[in-house]
Amino acid sequence: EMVKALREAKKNQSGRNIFDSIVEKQIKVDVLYEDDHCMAFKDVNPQAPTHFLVIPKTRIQMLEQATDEHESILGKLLLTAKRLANERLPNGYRVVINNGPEGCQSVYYLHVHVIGGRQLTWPPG
Ligand code: DGP
Repeated sequence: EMVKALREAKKNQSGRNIFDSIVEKQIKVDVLYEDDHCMAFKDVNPQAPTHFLVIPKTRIQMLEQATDEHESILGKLLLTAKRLANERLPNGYRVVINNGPEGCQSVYYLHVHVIGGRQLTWPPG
């Protein structure tokens, strides 16, 4: 059972998932921004008045899997997050990347959370 569970977890981390379908427009989301390299859309389960995600158009499973070849896309993700946040959240915001089980990552397709619109607290849970 343990081996089966681990195999299942690995499969979930490496296979296609919901964000591939979002990039391919097979699932509808509220798109805030899109270009050749990345896409930003509202989180379906918002943790604050404003909560959106920025993802690359080609899948990287998680930050942990990023390498030097992803340097440019990682830069674009953060700059896009900043630009969209700057337009919507003049009083500040938080940018988060959850990585792996203890980082609370649930979708294994790299994404940057942008959260704001209320006073956030620190440390996060
Ligand atoms: P994380 O825990 O960092 O892996 O967060 C994944 C986020 O993705 C979570 O906040 C909910 C969001 N999410 C999952 N599925 C969908 C979906 O189908 N549409 C949208 N808009 N967001 C989704």
